[in-house]
Amino acid sequence: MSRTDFTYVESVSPGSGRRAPRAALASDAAALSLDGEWRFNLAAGLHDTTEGFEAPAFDAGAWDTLAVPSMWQMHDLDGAAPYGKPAYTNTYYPFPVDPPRVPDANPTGEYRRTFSLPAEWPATGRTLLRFEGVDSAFAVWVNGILLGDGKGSRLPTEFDATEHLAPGENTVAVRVHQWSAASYLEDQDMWWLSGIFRPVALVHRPDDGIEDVFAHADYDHATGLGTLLVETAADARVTVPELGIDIAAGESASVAVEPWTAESPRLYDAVVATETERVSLRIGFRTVAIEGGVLKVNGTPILLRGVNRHEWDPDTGRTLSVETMRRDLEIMKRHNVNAVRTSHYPPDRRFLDLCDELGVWVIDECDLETHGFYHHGWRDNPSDVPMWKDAYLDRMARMVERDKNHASVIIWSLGNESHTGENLAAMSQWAKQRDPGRPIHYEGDFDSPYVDMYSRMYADTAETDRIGQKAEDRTKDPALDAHRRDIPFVLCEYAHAMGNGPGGLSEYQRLFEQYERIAGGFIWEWIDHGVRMHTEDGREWFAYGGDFGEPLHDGNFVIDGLVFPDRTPSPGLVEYKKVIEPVRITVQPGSRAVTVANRRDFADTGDLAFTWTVEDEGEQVAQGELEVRAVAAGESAIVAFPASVAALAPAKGERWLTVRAVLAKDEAWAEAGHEIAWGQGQLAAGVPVSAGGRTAPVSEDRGYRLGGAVFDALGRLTAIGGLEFEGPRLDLWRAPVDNDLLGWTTQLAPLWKHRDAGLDRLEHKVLDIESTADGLTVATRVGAGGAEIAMGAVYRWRLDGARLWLTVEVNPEGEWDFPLPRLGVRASVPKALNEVEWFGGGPGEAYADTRAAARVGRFRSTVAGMQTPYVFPQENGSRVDVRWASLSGEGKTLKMIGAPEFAFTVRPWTSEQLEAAGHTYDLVEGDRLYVNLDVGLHGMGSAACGPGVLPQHRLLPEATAFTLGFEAAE
Ligand code: IPT
Repeated sequence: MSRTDFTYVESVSPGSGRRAPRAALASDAAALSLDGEWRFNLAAGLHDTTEGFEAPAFDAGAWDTLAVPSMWQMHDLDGAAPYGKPAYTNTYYPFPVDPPRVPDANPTGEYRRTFSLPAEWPATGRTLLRFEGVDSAFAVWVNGILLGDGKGSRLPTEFDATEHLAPGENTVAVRVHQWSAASYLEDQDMWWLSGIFRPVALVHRPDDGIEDVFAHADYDHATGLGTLLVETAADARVTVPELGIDIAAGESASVAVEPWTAESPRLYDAVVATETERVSLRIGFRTVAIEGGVLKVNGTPILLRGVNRHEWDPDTGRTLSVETMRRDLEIMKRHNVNAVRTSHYPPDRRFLDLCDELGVWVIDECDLETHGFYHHGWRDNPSDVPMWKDAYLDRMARMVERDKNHASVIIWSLGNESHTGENLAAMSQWAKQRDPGRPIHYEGDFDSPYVDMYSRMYADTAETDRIGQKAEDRTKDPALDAHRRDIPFVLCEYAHAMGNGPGGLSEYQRLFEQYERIAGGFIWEWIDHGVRMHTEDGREWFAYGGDFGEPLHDGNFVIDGLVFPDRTPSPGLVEYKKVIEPVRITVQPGSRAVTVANRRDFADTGDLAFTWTVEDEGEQVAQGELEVRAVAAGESAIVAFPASVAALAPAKGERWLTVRAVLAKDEAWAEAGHEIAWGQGQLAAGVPVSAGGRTAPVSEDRGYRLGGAVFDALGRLTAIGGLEFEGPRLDLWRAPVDNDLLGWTTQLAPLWKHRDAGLDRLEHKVLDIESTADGLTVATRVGAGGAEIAMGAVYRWRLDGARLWLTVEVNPEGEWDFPLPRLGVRASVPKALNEVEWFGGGPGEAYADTRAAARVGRFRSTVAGMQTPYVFPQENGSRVDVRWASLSGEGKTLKMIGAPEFAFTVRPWTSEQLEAAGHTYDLVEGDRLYVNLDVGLHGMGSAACGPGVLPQHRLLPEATAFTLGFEAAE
């Protein structure tokens, strides 16, 4: 045997020996899955590969076995990690930039398995070997014969194996390289992982069968007619029994249909058949068009409430089960998400079947990103180097051909962050000619010569507003400028969901709803790509960049999703759900009416039931159903308060009416009763608390006593009513969130921690203690070592019966030229006070610009339940608008009362410990709980990638006074 030819590895060619790309089809032709355990050997590089491993006679008995599909670095990471470990970079290539060459250290997986063709496998026709996804380049042999090689990790590849298959046992061998020339085209912001990571199968192609199908299913909203035309090379019949359609391929039929939309994903079962093959299709009739600079489906402008979805599973990487794909869509639909950009590669094809079925709009994005060239002035960027053109076109064709029959796919995207160039223009041109029915998206094309939509990332609200008005900056070329001003706008990425946040979603949504030109946006991103790991004592944690010892990495920038790695919704997703709710319910106490505005694009509200509750001081006093007629899309209905609300006895305290829209019946993605939207109105105000009382403190040997409150010699509270209660002292600090640490312009955390500020190490100097007939007054100056600026903080303590009142007066001294993380007091209490109850905003965490989802109510939790387990620990857990909160345990209760409100946080560690932690396992409970009672919280913004906190959500240092009450009870 001659020495192996490895030239394909560093060749820009997309492959050899492959079949032409075609649609992913559900056919009755024979198929044999080759998923399962394969023999596997990992070579360190080409030099280390096993000569002759593809030969049927080769004995791989001593090799390991590895599951196909899987990614080889995702095995036994808590243990021996036998096949290397994941590595994360965002934009940098992890190897020297020298296209198309890749390093000698090129982990290469050698896979082998045998299979027997079933006895009934047809003797005629062709048999193909189909790979749904192999990362990053591979060569394939059947019974020792080379079939060809392929690249394009997230795209299918088929080889014709017919001539080389034998009755009985056959051997298939695949050599997979971690790095190849194609790696230069696959620089997506994600873990570098390798292997045969999507399914592999043998598929039979009968003679006179259906090689490919392009089903055009348009909908004419003016006539209500759907028109079906199926292109296929074969002499086939097309039937749609439900519609009475029975036509020849190439003929068209127009009949009355229910159109497909993401809100009403109506599919019709169709069959395309020849004598030898039947292909089943699920047809959705819909027409995508850009008219007057507006993106429309079925004649109606649509609003994309989207997310960017990478494929991720914390245990298996980018190998996903169908259950996981369905789970993603269920969680999205339950949170009012209606659109997915498949960032930044076509997903497993089964995901798109589910998108058709469950109803989401899809921007299908090609497997292309060359971001690493950015760092070198885009020199040699493949997008504009002719030798790469075939590879670009090949990728586009393989995506479009595979996915062209999906109703859900309404837009093709050329890829991500690959700058500009002729090869991108060529992809666009090809796709437009092949499929005129879908607009082309690409963000990197700023002047937009070859796209149909103007797309941007992370534009701030001010710029988005200008774009909405078509008043964005001019492009150089007047013709291009005119073109761009006349196309719809989309924010293909905005609101970076890294850690706590993203803040400011409501402000964006208002603009999306205001301007027809804006087709909406896609949050970056859906899921945290954390890798599930365990400590030695069995505690779960999630790894991010650097945790596997990568020399070059981008840390936790890969942890920026709306769901945690295990798919638990984060507070960011709960906020997004509220901000994008498709039905807006406004309770108007003045006019005693409820307005229900249907913000959907197509569907009426007939699928929803409306319920109401009235709560006094958070306790339910009445409830019922609200009769609301079906409100058409874009319309509103005004409904008078139910008579039983009017009939209620006058409120004794604060009274709220909450109206909810819930699913009236089960849907494929949620059960009846699932909440879609809600609105609240206050029917009666609370009884104002009066912070008063005049009691003279008693001076003691080492401090003071005020009723049950004990103060030390420095005027610090140490106990109240027999309960150890330390503090409350001025606190300005929060464990920086990702949006404080990173920043395109100003990074706040370094300012806060600067020698001249030191908010994380404040010292409290007592200036004066005054004991009068009214109470105890402690004047302090709060500042940090090295710093000149300080806060004057005066604590005024009063006793009113059993209740202790504290008024804190805060005065900035010196030049404070940055916003504060928080403003309030911090105290600590014994750990036993583990039960939490409050009346105020909830149930989840909220900050200045992430508080749309907080509703007024009475909530119960535990200290553990109050923590948000961000993969990278940071400030979390605050509840806003709290009227009162209590901590109880072991027969004791501490009640904290706002005058009128405060933000409430309790945690079993300090902010300093939270800041010091790199992973959740670093957080260890002590024997105290730490309570923050804040009068102000700075927003979250999106500065980790994008704009910071909007002016109205910044916490600026200024003279402030706030009052809190404390009561301890047995
Ligand atoms: C943008 C990328 O498109 C996306 O893949 C991701 O990396 C995101 O940033 C940050 O998480 S590109 C950036 C330069 C705006």
